[in-house]
Amino acid sequence: MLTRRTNPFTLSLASLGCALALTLPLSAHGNAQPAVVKTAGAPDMSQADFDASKQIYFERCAGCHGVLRKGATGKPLTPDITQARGQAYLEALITYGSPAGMPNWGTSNALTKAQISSMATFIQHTAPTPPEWGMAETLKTWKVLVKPEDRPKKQLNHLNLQNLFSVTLRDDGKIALVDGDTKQIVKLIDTGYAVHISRISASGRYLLVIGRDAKIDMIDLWPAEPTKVAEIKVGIEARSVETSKFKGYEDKYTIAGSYWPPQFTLMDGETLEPKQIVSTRGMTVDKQEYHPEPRVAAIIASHEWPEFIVNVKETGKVMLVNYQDIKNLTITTIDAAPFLHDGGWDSTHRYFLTAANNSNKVAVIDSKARTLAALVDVGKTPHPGRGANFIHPTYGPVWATSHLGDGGISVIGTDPIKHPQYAWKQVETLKGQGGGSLFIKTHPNSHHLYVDTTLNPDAKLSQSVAVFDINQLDKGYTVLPIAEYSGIKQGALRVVQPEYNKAGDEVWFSVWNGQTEESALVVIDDKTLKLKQVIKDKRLITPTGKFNVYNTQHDIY
Ligand code: DHE
Repeated sequence: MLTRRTNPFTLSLASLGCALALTLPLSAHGNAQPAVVKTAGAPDMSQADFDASKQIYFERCAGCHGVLRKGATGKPLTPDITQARGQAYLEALITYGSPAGMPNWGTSNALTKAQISSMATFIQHTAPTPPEWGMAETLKTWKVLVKPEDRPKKQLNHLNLQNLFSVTLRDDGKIALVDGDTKQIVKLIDTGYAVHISRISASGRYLLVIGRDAKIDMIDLWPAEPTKVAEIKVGIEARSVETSKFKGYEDKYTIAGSYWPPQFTLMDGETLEPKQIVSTRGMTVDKQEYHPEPRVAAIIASHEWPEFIVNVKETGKVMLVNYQDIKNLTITTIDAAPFLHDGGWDSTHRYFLTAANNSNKVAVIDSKARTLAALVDVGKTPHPGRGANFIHPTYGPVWATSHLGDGGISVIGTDPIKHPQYAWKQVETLKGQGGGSLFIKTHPNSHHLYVDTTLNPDAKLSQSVAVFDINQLDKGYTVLPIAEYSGIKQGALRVVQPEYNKAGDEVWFSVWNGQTEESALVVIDDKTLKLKQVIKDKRLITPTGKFNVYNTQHDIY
């Protein structure tokens, strides 16, 4: 139980994003003393260190371990567990990371020794519960910067929009729009904190980005230069945004999923006006126990029905949210498995394959029949991004995912019509470089399959990628030393997320360094597997995800 020294005067912590009350002790002379936070069994810590650690926890840890620290991609960190581990063990784990995907926050210089020590203490205290975020809070943050009637009726710039890349500049609170033809930065746009993903509206006109702080920025690509036209904050922490793609509903609705509070928000597709907020709190799929923090992970727009497919992480359920009648929402809930994370379509765009990473399974959702087609056993902690679709020489159409927890790449048959014997079965496991993989990618015009190993603690692996030839999968992989190609000598230089250009003949990688260090984008010629170009610019600070407009708009991967 979190306790604080009692005293005569109390400050509200609402301004600090925390529901707790802060109490400042008065000394015998009436002077305020630094407040101390106490939890039975945990080392005391000053209020200042507690608040600083709370911020670091939000920025670095909450995504994997949960705001309430009940665990998801990362292990649970409730005081009963952390206190039993003790200060020294926790400090070592935070410093060095683990092969199962815990980043090495100390040896990568992301956190100082003092910060690590405070974090190890902080997680032995009871987790503070952040406030709720309903319609009133959401509406206060909603701004239409350019009204729909004041926007251009056709594209006014000469950009090749289809080959534009939206690049997340994670720690700089911006995205960079990079011209895929000239490799020049077209524009930097201020966004929420640490943008997570970019998604493109069905028409290809609007780019939507969502920050970890749950701020959505809607960018119109048609004006003389791409311009922000609306913004809103849908909670305190979030990762996913998507727009309606069913015929007749193109660009009509936007949805965003929040980590905290656990809920999703449906908005008008032209203005982001919030229409409905739906809580995802409820019972888990396996033990049917109440979960207070079932966060919304990946969301994808159905092409078969006017529906959004919403992954609810901790309950392990997939919600099909029908937006035909937004005032009387119909939601079909499909039992899958915990903890649902990311995923993508099969090549026909009918089946959604999504990682249930705590169960080492991939759930296959049939978006047409609105049922679970299968739960496929795969390797340890699958993490596909949106996965990779290709024609396997033996098994026909397949979808593949790499894993955070082991070096395998699971290949799943996806053709129930012509290859029913392989459909929804793991038909092969390729051997990759190692665990800590985040993303895998190919393209219909390519016969290569790229697999990163961003979070592997071995720098040789985190700084390179494996490339398989789809026609000769038994020959193993070629290693491309992407970080070395960048020419940058200092820093963690994590190589992350392959992304193709529109033609499918180039693959872009981020060389992701610390905020004060040099980073780069490295472009590989997909035919020759040779370095094509290194994009360096002092404005490219901490680049991570890259989203080619055409491929993202048309779900090509
Ligand atoms: Fe991601 C996708 C959540 C850490 C880069 N990430 C996703 C999605 C979710 C998610 C739910 C799917 C969105 C969708 O499709 O609608 N990510 C989380 C986390 O909870 C986690 C593990 C911890 C956190 O604190 O956020 C996490 N992610 C990271 C990173 O550290 C990465 C590597 C760098 C960064 O920018 O933060 C990162 N995540 C990405 C990227 C995608 C993504 C690039 C989109 C991949 C794609 O191809 O669609």
